[in-house]
Amino acid sequence: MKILHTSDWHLGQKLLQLDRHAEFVLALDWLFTTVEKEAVDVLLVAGDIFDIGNPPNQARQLYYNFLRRLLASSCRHVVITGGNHDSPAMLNAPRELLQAFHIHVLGAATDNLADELVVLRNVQGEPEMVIAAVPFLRDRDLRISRAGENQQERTDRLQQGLTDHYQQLAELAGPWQANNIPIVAMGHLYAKGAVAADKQDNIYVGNRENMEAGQFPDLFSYVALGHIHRAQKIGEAEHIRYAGSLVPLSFSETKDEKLVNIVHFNGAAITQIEALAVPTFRRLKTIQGNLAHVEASLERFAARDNEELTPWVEVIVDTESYQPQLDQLLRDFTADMRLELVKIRINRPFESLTTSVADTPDLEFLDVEEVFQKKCTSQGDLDEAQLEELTLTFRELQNWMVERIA
Ligand SMILES: [Mn+2]
Repeated sequence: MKILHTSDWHLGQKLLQLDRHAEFVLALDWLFTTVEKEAVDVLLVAGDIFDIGNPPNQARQLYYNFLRRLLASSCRHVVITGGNHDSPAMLNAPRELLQAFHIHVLGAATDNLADELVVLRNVQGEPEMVIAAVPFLRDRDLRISRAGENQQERTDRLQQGLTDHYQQLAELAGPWQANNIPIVAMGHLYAKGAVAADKQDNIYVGNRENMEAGQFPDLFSYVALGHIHRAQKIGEAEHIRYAGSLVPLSFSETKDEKLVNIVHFNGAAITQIEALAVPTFRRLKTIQGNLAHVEASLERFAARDNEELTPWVEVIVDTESYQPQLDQLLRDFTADMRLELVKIRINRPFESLTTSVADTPDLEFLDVEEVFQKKCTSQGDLDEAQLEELTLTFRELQNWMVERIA
């Protein structure tokens, strides 16, 4: 048996208001071809299928078309879990229909833990793999809130709630062990020790609801994680991994190699894990330095690039003096180059010494969540955990509104 583990597609994402549909089309094409070429039996998608609760129709169409194509491939089972960006209701809406095609969707935790245990069967109806399909777990899934709790007590209880969740699933899955079939867990969470890009733009990564590698029960042959966009192993073991996002979702992710994990099983045992690199369909590039350096780098970059789609470039010009029309100058400079300047920023390190003008963020470059976070932090001192909680609540509220308006 072979599984392919991927996560964090964020279909429908926009970067600086630019539409990324063309990239997602190419990435899912590549994924489909890979599933076929590698004769993958089971596809696992560990959360953040869509970027927002109410994704554009084009993104939904892409998702359903991809699933439809899979029906005619070697892939016999698909398990999709909801991430923190997904609207559980939106993801779950076609659940019963998709189930008929062996596509299992778990948008959010339910009152019945056994719902998360998906038994995959071969054509003879015999079980061949069991998936503990754990979606992103929200506060209310993990704990009953208690009055008068301090931050540390809350954090401890959330972490305990997570560990218990996996422990209880392992107990439910226990009897399947006798069949010598793989028991695989999924999760959309922050695992202790995981490293994100410098700033996982637009995706708020918390550090409270986390688990250590050793806290995943040994019963699981493999743990397929999502949430962190940089592919990596967690802890000493080989079998607990993030697949990372399918395409770089921000300029801060461009140094990470994007990949999917293919896991080979012989009975319940893993015989091989292959990390397959996803091609770069559109390069995102940040160029920073003084004007001369930036211009030289732009020329070099434009000459060497060979990706399918025109690269998107962010330029940060370090300068000590005011340079009028720098924007236009750079646009003229790159007019004939095979790249698109999508953001030009001027970095004047000494500015704060000479002027008292406050650093006003440009709304054009912020998404709704960033504006909300800036508003929160401007109102008083918040620690990271508080800001994260407010952000999650804000996102839930947005999803709640979207589901009622749509
Ligand atoms: Mn994500």
